[in-house]
Amino acid sequence: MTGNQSKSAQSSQPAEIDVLIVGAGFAGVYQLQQLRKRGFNAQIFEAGATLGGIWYWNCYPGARVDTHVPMYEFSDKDLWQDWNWSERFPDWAELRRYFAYVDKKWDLSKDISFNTRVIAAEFDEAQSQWLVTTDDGKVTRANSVVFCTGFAAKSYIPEFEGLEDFEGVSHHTAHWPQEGLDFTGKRVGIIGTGASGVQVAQEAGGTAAALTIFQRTPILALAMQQKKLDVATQDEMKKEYPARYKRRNESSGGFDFPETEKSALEVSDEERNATFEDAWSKGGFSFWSNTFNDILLNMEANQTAYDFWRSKVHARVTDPAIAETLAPKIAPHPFGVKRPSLEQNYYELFNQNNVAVVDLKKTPLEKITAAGVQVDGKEHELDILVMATGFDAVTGGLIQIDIKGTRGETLKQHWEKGAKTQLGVAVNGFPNMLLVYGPQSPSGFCNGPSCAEIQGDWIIKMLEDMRQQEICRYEATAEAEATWTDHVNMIGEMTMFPKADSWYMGANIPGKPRQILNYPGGVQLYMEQCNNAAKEGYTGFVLEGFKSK
Ligand code: N01
Repeated sequence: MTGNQSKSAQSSQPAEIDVLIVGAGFAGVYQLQQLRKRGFNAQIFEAGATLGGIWYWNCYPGARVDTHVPMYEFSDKDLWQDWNWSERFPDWAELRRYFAYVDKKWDLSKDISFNTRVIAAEFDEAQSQWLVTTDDGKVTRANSVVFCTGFAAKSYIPEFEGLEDFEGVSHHTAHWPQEGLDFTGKRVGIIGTGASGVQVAQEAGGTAAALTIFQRTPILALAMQQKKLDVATQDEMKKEYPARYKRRNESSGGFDFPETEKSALEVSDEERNATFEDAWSKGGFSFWSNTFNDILLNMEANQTAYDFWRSKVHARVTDPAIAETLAPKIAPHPFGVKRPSLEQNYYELFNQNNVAVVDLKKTPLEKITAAGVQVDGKEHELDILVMATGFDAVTGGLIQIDIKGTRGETLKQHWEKGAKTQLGVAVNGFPNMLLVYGPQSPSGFCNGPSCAEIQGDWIIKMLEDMRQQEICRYEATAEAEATWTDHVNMIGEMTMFPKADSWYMGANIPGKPRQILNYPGGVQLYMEQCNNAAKEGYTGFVLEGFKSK
């Protein structure tokens, strides 16, 4: 008896679902709403207890989105006309309220199984269906599976010596206790200075008795320029929403920034400085993506952005030695090729008596002890140790699921030497399986809700076309996968992203293949290629008509 047959026998009363969606973040929720509208029997399996995806798991103090209102929400007028935010960069609690509101408006929960983690999926060749196993032991049959697991579904904790000996409280930021954790009067340590570490630090710095930040690579954090938003302001802003959402669809990263046309090297020092100041005062990602067109392409142009950024940090940190640790003269990597974070008072923290930074580049972390963290023979005693150590991004959340395709090969095995896909949405040997926000699609280079809609619409159209053409089995070819992978890598080589050891390159996880994980050519070029493939009858896919079932 084959594996497939035994699984089929186990699921004696298999649920019949057209499209099983995994994950109820922006991408999954959009798929569900749009597919149901088109008459598909679609359902979501979600590991968390509510909607929200990462906003369910990442509820650590200070967690907030770094995309400005109104970019980080759905473009559906029925939703935004009655919804108002309290801040320009909303926090996790407000984002959860937004998801609850979307749930009510779109009536989603009735088609979502919460607290249901997908642990395995196996393709049943005889039926051209997926058998999807969840952590409650159930097996569900679906014609197609769309993975909407996001880029950060698998957290990463380094294998520090002695980690299990720590007697205080320790959590990874993405597994924060839902009931919260009070830092007041506690000795708090944070390992990691990515976006998560910066956000926790800003909260802990205000209430902890002592806060020690263990920094390996300085974060190049940008001014958030947070603002309160009132209803009257948003009513005025809403007149522009349709145009802004249109612009978001036409941009390279899913934001509404105007195009930048000038090189940083073709303008005078005064003009360059004025442009940088202007972007800085606008806040958010303006300084990252909306100053000059060659910041991420030309090292000399890039250096001008780094120098400006460094001068901003040094102006805020009173101790020059600490300022140098946070913003060294020699850039740790080119500006912007590792994802920047947004900060509100991060740099002022280091002027406080209760905050210290430990430079792990100078003196590496030796071990975790029962009482704290040991560096250079010194034990830093802690009550709470925060692991802000990031994620096995983009691929990790997918390959942690035991997904078995047509050759008995798992997705993990298929991607052992690096992820490979057709258009970032499909994988050879894994028919009837689609990925939103997956590897080799714009994913981490694109604003989440934008990608959920833009790439999501393409996937929905493909599913509709398959239904309309009575296709029961669609599979990316190995040739198409190889061609797409070469194309993604080729564009990646033209950028400076490979110059940093970032999660963009898979380089934050020991042993993970180094490759550019997100499509680096911009959403427009990406969609052009997806649309061309669809127009030509889904080039790069083998399509088969209905079998008798
Ligand atoms: O993770 P990260 P994150 N010893 O990978 C350090 C999104 N996000 O959770 O840089 C010591 O950025 C590591 O050091 P280094 C956003 O896309 C968004 O902060 O590898 N340190 C680094 O400092 C973001 O990019 C928001 O040298 C070690 C840190 O841990 C992505 O999620 C908020 C170490 C990991 O930083 C990930 O952010 C939060 C070791 N062995 C997150 N290993 C928003 O604002 C790792 N580190 C929306």
